[in-house]
Amino acid sequence: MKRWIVLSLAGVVALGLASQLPGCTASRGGPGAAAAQKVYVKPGEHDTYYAFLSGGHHGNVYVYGMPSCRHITTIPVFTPEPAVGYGVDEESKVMLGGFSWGDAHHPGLSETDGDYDGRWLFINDMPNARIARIDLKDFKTRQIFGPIPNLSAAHACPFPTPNTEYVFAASRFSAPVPNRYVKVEDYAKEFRGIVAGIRVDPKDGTMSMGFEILMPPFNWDLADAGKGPSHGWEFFTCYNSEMGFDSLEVKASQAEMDFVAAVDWRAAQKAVDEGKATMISGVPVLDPQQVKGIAYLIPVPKSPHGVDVNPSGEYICASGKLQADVSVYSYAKMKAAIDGGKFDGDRMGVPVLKYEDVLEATVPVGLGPLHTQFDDKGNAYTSLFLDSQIAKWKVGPPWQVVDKIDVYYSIGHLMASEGDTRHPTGEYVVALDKLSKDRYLNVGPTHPEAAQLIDLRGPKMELLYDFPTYLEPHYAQMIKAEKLKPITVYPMVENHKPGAIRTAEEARIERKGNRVDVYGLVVRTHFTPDIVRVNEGDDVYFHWTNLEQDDDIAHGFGILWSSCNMQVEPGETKTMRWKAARPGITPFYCSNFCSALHQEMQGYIEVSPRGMPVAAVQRPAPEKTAEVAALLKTE
Ligand code: RUQ
Ligand code: CUA
Repeated sequence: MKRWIVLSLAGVVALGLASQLPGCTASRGGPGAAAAQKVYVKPGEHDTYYAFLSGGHHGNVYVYGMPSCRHITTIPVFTPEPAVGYGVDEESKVMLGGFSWGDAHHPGLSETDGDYDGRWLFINDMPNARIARIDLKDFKTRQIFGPIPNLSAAHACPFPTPNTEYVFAASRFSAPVPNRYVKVEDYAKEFRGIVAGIRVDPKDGTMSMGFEILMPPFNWDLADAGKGPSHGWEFFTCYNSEMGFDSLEVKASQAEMDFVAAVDWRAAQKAVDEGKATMISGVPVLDPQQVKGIAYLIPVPKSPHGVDVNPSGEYICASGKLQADVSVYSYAKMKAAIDGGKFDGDRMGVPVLKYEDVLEATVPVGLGPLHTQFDDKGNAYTSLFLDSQIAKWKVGPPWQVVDKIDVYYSIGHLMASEGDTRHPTGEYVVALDKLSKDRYLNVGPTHPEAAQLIDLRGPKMELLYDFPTYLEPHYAQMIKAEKLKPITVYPMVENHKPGAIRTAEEARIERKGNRVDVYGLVVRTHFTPDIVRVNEGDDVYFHWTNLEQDDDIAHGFGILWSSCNMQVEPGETKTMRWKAARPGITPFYCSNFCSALHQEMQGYIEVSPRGMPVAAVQRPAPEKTAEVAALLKTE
């Protein structure tokens, strides 16, 4: 193995020299016409990949087309989006659970047999320990699960298993479990880490609590699922195995080794089924001091960040970020050591494997290795934060670096096309750079984030394109566009919303005490009803159904002098609450441009002084409903 290291080092030096040669630094000036052609998608034509970039502390997901790098849309997830009424209408407001931000790090596409299946996209909200599921049929957030009990921040999350049996979360911070008052100084005794397995319903993607495992109070960092031979395992990195609780930047870098935890999630689920868990905060929790065979620790040098399983599932790659190489572990060796009971003690009941027993190779990639992705030709690509480079290396003897490319600047994650699957396509990798510095027009002290598209198809990596993103993608995933078949309208026959109506005759305003329900229709270019009479102090619930079944015809509903606005898409029914605070006239209008007469699409709320009689049921005049019925017929 030493020989490989020497050989690889020679490779790195040779490449380093090559990049000093004149002509090889041309990429700094930007790619030329040939590269431009490779990203050019003719007007009217579509990209071949969808890329989903996490929005970081913006709390959302950005959707880009690749290879054009065009921003197509932003999916609101953990943060309200007033333009469409996300977090404003009653349903999404409940889903947001009172939070108005999230820190979304790692998108995880659902998988079948270890390949992206295009059904759902999961993403974590790190600080509030939540996971969202976006349905890729309509690109809408449909569930937010959490805050997950006992868990202080979900960073190693969600990283789905090969058949999306589970998505995982592990606590970035440790805390007492259950959380209670203790002295921070009692950290090592009282604090614990948590690994949480969240079950995913195979039919509709609904997440529910599976189990939790008590872990030593380290800072659990990132994860990846085993696949192929390692299917059934989930791997987690950690730092701060020193168990420091202050000045972590110093204290968490003392030990030579931190760990990758290997969790046998099938064994954990079985132990829960056999009643070996204790309920803590309503969750079945397994304690490795009592329940054996569910988790193991593999030593990794120097505060690792990323952990990535290669497409064949044979190797687990972890990068000590203060180290200059990637440690590659063999799943077969790990299994043999576990089966042979070869342990080097334990940490709080979790057996520690011996580094030499599990290590397959170390690959000297360069400084600050963070994350690794893969192609279809047996190569791996590791991002180097400190060197601002990507290193390409061969998975397998002689474990050598074969190419490097500069990125601008300070790369965190990188994402390869279908890069987390059993069948990466090997076409592109996107560098997700932490700093953009001088790459774009100056917009003041907050610079955009920098992403860069790199072509993997040639013998050498080639930088094709720079594109700025808004705050702040950490990780991303890229899926073949042909795998997604999003709908363009919601079929009215599938609309079972309680507030939905289907004909103009059903439009009405009903009053029960102080609550007023408006059952209405939005159809080009009219609100039915467009005059709403209520009393001062009423709680008004507007249920608007967009009866249209035409592509791209959404209507808006915005109320003056309020935070109430939402969008209602074709075939959809949405409900929004508005308080009639004081007597007077309040106009409302369609806020989403829908037709030539969009500007005419408006109405009035007439609020009478408290106590003035208002009819219990109001219906639009018959000639109005006839007008709308005629409109619908011409639909
Ligand atoms: S993390 S680079 Cu969640 Cu790697 Cu940010
Ligand atoms: Cu409806 Cu604009």
